[in-house]
This record gives sequence, C-alpha cells and structure tokens, in this order.
Amino acid sequence: MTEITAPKSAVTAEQFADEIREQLKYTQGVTVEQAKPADVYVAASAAVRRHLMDSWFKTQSDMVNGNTKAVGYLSAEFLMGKQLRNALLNAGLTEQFDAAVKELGFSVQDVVDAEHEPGLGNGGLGRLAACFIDSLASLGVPAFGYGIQYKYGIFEQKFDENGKQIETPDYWLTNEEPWGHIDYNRDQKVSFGGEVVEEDGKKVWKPAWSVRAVPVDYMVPGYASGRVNTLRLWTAKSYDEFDLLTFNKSEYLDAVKPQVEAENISKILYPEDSTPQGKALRLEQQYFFVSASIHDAIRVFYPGQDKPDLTTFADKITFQLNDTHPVIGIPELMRVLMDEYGYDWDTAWTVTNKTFNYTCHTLLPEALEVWPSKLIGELLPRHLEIIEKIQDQFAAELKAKGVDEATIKDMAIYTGDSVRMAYLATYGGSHVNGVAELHSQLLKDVTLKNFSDVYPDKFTNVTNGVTPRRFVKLANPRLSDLITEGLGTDKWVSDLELLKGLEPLAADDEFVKKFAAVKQANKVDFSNYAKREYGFDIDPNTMINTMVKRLHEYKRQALKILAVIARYADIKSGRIAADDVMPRTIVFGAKAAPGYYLAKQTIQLINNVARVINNDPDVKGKLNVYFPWNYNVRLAQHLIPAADLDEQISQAGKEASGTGNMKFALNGAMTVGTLDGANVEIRERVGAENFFLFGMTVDEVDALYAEGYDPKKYYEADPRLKAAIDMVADGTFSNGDKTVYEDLVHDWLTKDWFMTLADFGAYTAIQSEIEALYAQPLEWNRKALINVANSGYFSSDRSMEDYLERIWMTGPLK
Ligand code: 73E
Repeated sequence: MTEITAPKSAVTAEQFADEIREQLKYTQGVTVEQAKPADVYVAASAAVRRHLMDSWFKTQSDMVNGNTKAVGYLSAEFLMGKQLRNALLNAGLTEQFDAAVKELGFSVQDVVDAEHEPGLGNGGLGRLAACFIDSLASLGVPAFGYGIQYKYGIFEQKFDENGKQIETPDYWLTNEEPWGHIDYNRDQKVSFGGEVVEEDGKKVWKPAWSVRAVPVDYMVPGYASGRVNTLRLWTAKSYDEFDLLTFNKSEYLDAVKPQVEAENISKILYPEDSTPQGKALRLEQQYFFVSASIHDAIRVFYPGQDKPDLTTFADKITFQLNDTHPVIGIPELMRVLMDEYGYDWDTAWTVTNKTFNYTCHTLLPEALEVWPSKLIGELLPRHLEIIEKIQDQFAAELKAKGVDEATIKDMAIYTGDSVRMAYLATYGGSHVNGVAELHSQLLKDVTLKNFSDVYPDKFTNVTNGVTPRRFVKLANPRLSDLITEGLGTDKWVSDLELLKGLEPLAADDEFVKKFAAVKQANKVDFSNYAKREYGFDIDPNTMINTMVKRLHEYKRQALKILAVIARYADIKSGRIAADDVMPRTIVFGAKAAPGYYLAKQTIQLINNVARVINNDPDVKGKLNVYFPWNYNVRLAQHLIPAADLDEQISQAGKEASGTGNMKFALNGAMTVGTLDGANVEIRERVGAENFFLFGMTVDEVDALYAEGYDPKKYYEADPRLKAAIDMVADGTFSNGDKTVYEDLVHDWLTKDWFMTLADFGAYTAIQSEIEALYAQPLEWNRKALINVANSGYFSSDRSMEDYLERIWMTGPLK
C-alpha cells in the first residue's frame, strides 16, 4: 500500500470548471466560447488564488497575533518561475484543473503555456530566494519575502545570425498578471537627497524628493502545511505633486521628469550576475525596497500603534540580507529608530544588530559591493552620517579588543571615500553565513578573515538547497511516481531525506531498469520540447550532457567548449574511429551580462561550434551541440529531468555553492565537477565513486597563482589543446575570419585567470571514465539512482531548518 499525503482539495473537477467559467464571465467578461487559452489561464489562476485565500488570511493573523518571530527575507531578486502549476499542487487542485480545462474544451498545455514567467532574478541567487520562501511556507514558518517588482525582468536572450547574444526587454507585465495583488492602501513613502539640519539639538533629514512605494503581494503557498505566506514586491509610483499644476504648459515635460525618474526605480532588474555596477539607480533601488520593507514590518507587527515599543522589534521579525544588496537597511533601521521614533543610539544599535543577519554569496572580491561615499552622501545624507558613526564605534571597539591600527584600517567600513557593504553587514548584524561548507570556510580564512578573527561566533555555514516541489515533483512527474513507488509513500516531497530509502533499491536491477526507463522517457519529452520550442533535432538515444548557468569565466564554459572542439578534431582526424565514439548531445544554456565582453564572445563561439559540428556529416550522430536561447526556469524544468551528465566545472574556490548541481543530482544526472562550492558536499554524500571528479583543488590553484601561472605552457604541452585553440584562432568557427575570436584566444594564451588551460588535461582524461561507464547502462543508472537517494540533504527545507536553528532562532507558527 502506498501512502499518499499530497494535498487534495475536496473540490471536484466540475466545480472547478464552474469556478473558471465564473471568473471568465464576471471578472474577465468573456464567454467560454470567446475565451483563448490565455483567458483560461488567468481565470484558473484567479480561481486557485481564491482557494488559498482563507489560509492566507489565517497565516497573516496567526503571525501578527502569535508569538512566533517571523522571517523577512530581503532580496533584490526573486526568480520565481511560473506560478500556476505550483499553486495548483499546493492547493491540491492539479487533477481537477487538468480535467476542468479539458471539459472546457482547451488543451492543458496551451493554458499552462500562456503564463509568462516573471524573470525577477539573474540566476542562482534569485532562484535560491524563491526556493527559500517556498520552503518557509511549507515548513509553516511565518515569513515575508521582500523585494522589487521590476517592470522588466532579466532580458530576453536571442541569438543573431552570427551567433551573438542579443538582449531584448522582457515585457512580462504586458498581459494580465493574475498573481500579484497591488495594494495601494498599504503604500510607503521613500525619500532621497536633500540635507541634514540640526533642529533643537536633533538631526533632521530634509529630503529633496520622495517616491511612493506600493506593495504588490504574491501568495506563497506552502506544500501540505496549510500556510500561505507573502512575497511583497514593491513598485515605485510618483506622488502627483500639487506643484506640477502650477507649472506652465511649456515646462510640462520638465515638470513630469522627476515623476518619470521616480518610477524608473522599479523599472528594470540589473542584469549583472556577480559583478555589481556602481550605478546610482541601483543604490536607489536598494534603498527603495529596504526602506519600504522596514516600515511595512513596523506597520504589520505594531498595527495601529502611534508609539510602538520597537525595542521588541527583533522579537517580531528577523531580517536576512540576501547578499550585500539590501545592506543599506542597517543604517536605515538605525535612522528609523532614532529619527522617527526617538530612540537613543545605543538602543537603536542593539535592536538593529539583533534584527539583521547577512548571507554572502560570493568569493569574487569584485562582487562585494562598495559605494562611493559621495553617492551615498548625495542620495542618503543622513545614512552617510550614521555610517560614519558606526565606523567610529567600530574602530573604537576594535581598538579596545587590541586590534592593531593597520588591521583596523583594513577592516574599515567607511574609508572616507567609500563604504564597504559586506563589512557593514558583517559588523551590523548578528550572523554571517556562506552558502556551502567550502565557501563558508574560505570566507573565514580569506575574504572576511579579519572579521572572523575578531568575531568568530558570528560566522556560520548554511549550505544552499533547492525546493523538491518545483524541481522534482512538478518538473519530473515520472521520477516522482517512481520514488513514491519505491518508498511506498509520497512523504519525501516534504521530507526529502526519505530518499535515502531508495539506496537499497540500487541493488535491485529491476528497479534500476525502471529508473532508466524514466530517464529515457524524459529525454524523449525533452527532445520533443526542444523541437517544438527551438526547432532542434535532439536524438534522445544519445547521452544528454548539460551545462546550464550564467556565462562567467570562472564557471569555465570555455573548458567545456574547448573539450568539445578537441573531440570534434579527434573524430575528424581519425584519431578516434567514428564507431568508437559514444554519441553525445551537449546542451548549453547561459546568459551573459550585456557588458561582459569575453562572456559574450564565448556565447558566440559556442553557437558557431554548434553550427559547424551539427552540419558536419563526418560527426553526424556522434557529436551534437545545442544552445537553446533564453535559459530560464521553465527551460530548466524541462531540461534537468532529461540530463544524463551535468557539468559543474568552475575553478576551485570560485563558485560559492551552485544550486544547479543539486537539481541535477536530485533528478538522477551524474556530475562531472571540480572540488568547488557545494560539489564537495554532493560528492561526500553520493560517494566519491558516484561522482566524476577532476581538476585542481583550491590549494593547488593558489600554489599555481603564487608560482606564476603561464597558460601558454599548457598550450604548448598538449597537442589536443593546442589544436582546439588553433581551430578557434584560424577561423574554423568563423567562416575563415581570424579576427572574430582574437580577444578570447589572446586571453586564453596570455592570462586565463581561471586556469582553463591548466585543467584541460584532467578534464579530457576523465571523459574516458565517463564513457566507459555510460557504455554500461545498468551500472550508470545504478550510480545515478544512488545520486538521487543521497541528495535529500540538498532540499531547501533543510537549508531553512539550518537557518532557523543557527541564525533566526524561530520556527513554525503554532
Ligand atoms: O554560487 C552561486 C550560488 O549558488 C553564486 O555565484 C550566486 O549565488 C548562488 C546562491 O547562493 C551569486 N549571485 C550573485 N552572487 N553570488 C550575484 C551578485 C550580484 C548580482 C546578482 C547576483
């Protein structure tokens, strides 16, 4: 007997169809006959939202009236993915929806496809935030996600006829968007500029301009928890200043300029991943959402109180700073407590310090935000004063602890010229965490070493995780059914460590064959999807080998494409007989930041390698390369279940964690990877014999830097590597034009900061091991199944439990 615990609403399919009809008629004003799939999508979304409404109310009132501290997850990005399927799952309405849509005469796929995914994030950091709020709701922990409802999310990526990346705006809000509820009555005023004056011995900020922050609320339904939390994304509206009317007509355009500029604040998501751009607008965005969120939390937790006792604030809510982007919240809470509510510095500091915690997501020094003091002074003069005072207090504290002058200077939050946001966050909050064990260790040993020496107790690790609802249950229904069959229960969806129970089944050939059949069927599905969406002809009988993530030099897509070229040359030259080649289909997915030149060249190269290889009859059926454009959550959900082998090949010590690695392992792909980020823990858990490890370690990388790295040496020493690079240089992938990849090749041969060339030998060497195993399908699938069985730890539910226990000190609503 299989135990089924998935939520199931008592509503019948017929009733749900009626609810959709009613929405169509009374809200949208169309008959079923007139309706298009997009209308049905909106109606069904509104209908499922109604089913969640009571739980949403109850969660809110329990949160405000209860005594369980809430979590406020402050994040500039929430990369949510499509909402409908997830909401249906958690509302227990999936089957009813499928039947109702058919009854109404529509195709389920057309209706689901009508949803445009909100791309309000760049990559891993934004998707992590989405996984975390899903898990908090599923654990029944009261929580708010606080961020920005960008009008334009991450750009839509296209490729031109030369294979270059083209960025086009993502018009995600042009059609009706049924999930976000705009709440004009719970707005907040956020001010900027002006000056600070003294009045009656008190500092008073006289801002120059203000924006109206209006919340757009998204339900965050938990799985089987009966709880629905809130994702509150702020949108910027201008105040229609009365002044405007006094302007004469000819000045009208100028008169509206400040208004237009105000609304620009929430217009666009910055498309940089890992490297921040020092733009004033970005700081405005950060302050905008953080200030609104702090005031919102006070409104929510001290309802109707003119003089709330904010010394209890940290007992009501704990704010998690998702990277440095929301760190301006620290001086903002200080300002609010002192200037708006009259608390003294020390009281404000105690509350602020207790309220905030900081997650660092990087090891790249250039990715730790530093703001010019001048900019902060112009935009937020009062905050700059507060930051200066924090610096004074900090320096005095360090001195009292016996820290020497030079170190105190090194640790400065405020240097006079600039403000280091990571340092402000580390000092201003209670805890600092990295996102994987290796990353947290490197934060302590390198990036934030001085801080960890002085405040060792602040530092902790929480290894990232991913939600099993979206990335297994929704994305991979076949595997989900097989897991449930194997375990005799579907409880794993909310308790992923139960997957461990599959491990004994890896010894059962029959079960392994079923597992292999699931993978094969998923590959066929993906092949059909790729045909439909991209026009690709992917052979599902080849190994599907994926590399999907932002395009960044440290992630080393270059290593993969050079190895592909080398393999191509092997076949072309007859070094390997075509019959001995194990057929592989390589699927890339990656967006490059629009201003990141080498990353964009790499994209162009991959596209052109794909073009050349896919059109070469000599390698037909042996090697294929596809690069579906615009990698996003939707594509991820289709691709990940179909992957046989996934690449996590960053230079050791550069990828903070990675979360794609977790999704692939959970879905039964094998990983080829370096000892970097969470790969280390994945390998530890799934077993070294079930993971294809290669490449230099962090220590080896450091030693090679110290010794003086010369990529040319590796190029000269390895004829296959040399041949591959020469092909790029000689125009093989640019119709004979030798200039196209000049800069890329020059960088490889003279700089190669992430040591692609040094790891090439180890990377290509492990390929024979990979192919030998793949040639034995039963053994390959056994190992892949062991990966699934041991990936339960990488549930974001577990990450949340770690945060709750080590950092937030709170738990589920009672
Ligand atoms: O290793 C990933 C990590 O898995 C890391 O690169 C990424 O965060 C993921 C989740 O922890 C990340 N993104 C950014 N920094 N680290 C970032 C920086 C600036 C803008 C946008 C994103």
